[in-house]
Amino acid sequence: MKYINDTIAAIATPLGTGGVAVIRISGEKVFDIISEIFSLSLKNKKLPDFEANKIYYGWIKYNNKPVDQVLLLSFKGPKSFTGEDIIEIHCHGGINITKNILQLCLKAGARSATRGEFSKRAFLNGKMGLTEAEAILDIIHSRTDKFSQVSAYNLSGKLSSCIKEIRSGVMNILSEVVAALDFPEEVEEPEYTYLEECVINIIERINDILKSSNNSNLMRQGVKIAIAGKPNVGKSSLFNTLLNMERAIVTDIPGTTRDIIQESLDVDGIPVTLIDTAGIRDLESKTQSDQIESIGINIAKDHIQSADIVLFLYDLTKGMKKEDIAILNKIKGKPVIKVGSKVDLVNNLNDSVLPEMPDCLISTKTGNGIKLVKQKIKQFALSFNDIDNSEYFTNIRHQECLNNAKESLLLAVTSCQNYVPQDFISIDLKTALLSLDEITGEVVTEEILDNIFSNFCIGK
Ligand SMILES: Nc1nc2c(ncn2[C@@H]2O[C@H](COP(=O)(O)OP(=O)(O)OP(=O)(O)O)[C@@H](O)[C@H]2O)c(=O)[nH]1
Ligand SMILES: [Mg+2]
Repeated sequence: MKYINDTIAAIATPLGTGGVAVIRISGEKVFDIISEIFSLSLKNKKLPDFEANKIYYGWIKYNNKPVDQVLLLSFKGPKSFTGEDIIEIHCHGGINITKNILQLCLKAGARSATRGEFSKRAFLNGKMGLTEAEAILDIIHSRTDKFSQVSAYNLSGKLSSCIKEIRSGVMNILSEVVAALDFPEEVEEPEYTYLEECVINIIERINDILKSSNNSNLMRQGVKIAIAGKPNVGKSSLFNTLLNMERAIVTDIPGTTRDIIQESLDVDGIPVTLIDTAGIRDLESKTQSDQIESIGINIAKDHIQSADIVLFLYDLTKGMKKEDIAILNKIKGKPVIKVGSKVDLVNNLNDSVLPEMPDCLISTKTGNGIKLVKQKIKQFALSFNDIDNSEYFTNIRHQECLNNAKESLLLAVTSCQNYVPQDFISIDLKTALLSLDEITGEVVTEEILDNIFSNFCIGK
């Protein structure tokens, strides 16, 4: 199936200075367009015969003047990424030169591709399923090794083949029901208990996939963790230690951090946005410096409130004071990891750990307890689930479709239990099939496609 018959072009690499940049053209007129702007030789207009899967070395020219020396990769549909004819121009990686070559392609008859249009064409031409297209997006945006790995499994078709198995399970039951409805003389109606058992088996398979939904969402979206506490308790020191770099300023002057500082961190496969905040205290005087700090404290409070997890720090050399308790009271109800800091300076812990033992005792000077902080983050983030046991990785769209399919199947189960006429059961089974087909893209609306592909970059 051809979706649209115009030819699209876009820069497929990030716009910047680099070794190589790639301009991709796809569609019916690819070879006409490239013939206008490319030649094997600088001196004459010599063209290659553009065979499939070949690389050509030559020149992009404009008005017979050289623009850049390039490599052309030639693919012929349907054996290409989009299923259409494709040329990739590999030029030198300069912003200006890349833009100029794209402009020449457009002048020669191509249209600027929209976001994800190459991938959308690949889907519409049957080159890949929707879950695979979504996996590409996940690979591109993955912030951790673990997530890249599971997205690559989805790209290889792990999720879609599991959905297809479930689908054929539903199809088999439906065929038995429909056969008896259509040919009541020849085919016996399946037993209700047998139908119920088959449908329950399928629901269990769906539950297996849905089991890892929370973890999937977590891996995709990550968690926001704010480090909170009084001034000088060692928040920025912990921030730097967790990131393994000197990112935030550390001094022994209380009130060093003013603005929030934010960085990404991979905690055992969980993408974390870690935020260092200004130390919280009541400021009495009204100097200009205090006014700035006070703005910082308000920003800190906002970020602490919106964080998924708070790393609350207090200084063990001082013990937990009423100011610390006041901060803790403000974050009651949030997931809080309580951390006692500067344990290297404490000889006798007795009073320091009152009124209750913190979750971790740390020293950023010796590195003590840092591993435990990471373990606690993982534990809190996974809500005590084990991410490594998640077999399938799904996004919200998949989860919605699976839940819809499950709902229809549950209706079928109830109908079986109540001996409802089997043509009603067949309707529930058909509805479940439609929901499953939506996941892989067998049944899909233009709106869903736009939603998915608009998240891609231009050129992908
Ligand atoms: N001995 C020791 N000193 C520490 C430790 N962590 C932090 N410090 C010292 O404590 C002081 C304050 O550290 P910071 O990390 O700037 O504290 P902060 O909580 O970010 O302070 P504000 O930004 O002012 O809120 C610095 O002198 C650090 O070197 C630790 O584990 N052991
Ligand atoms: Mg600080």
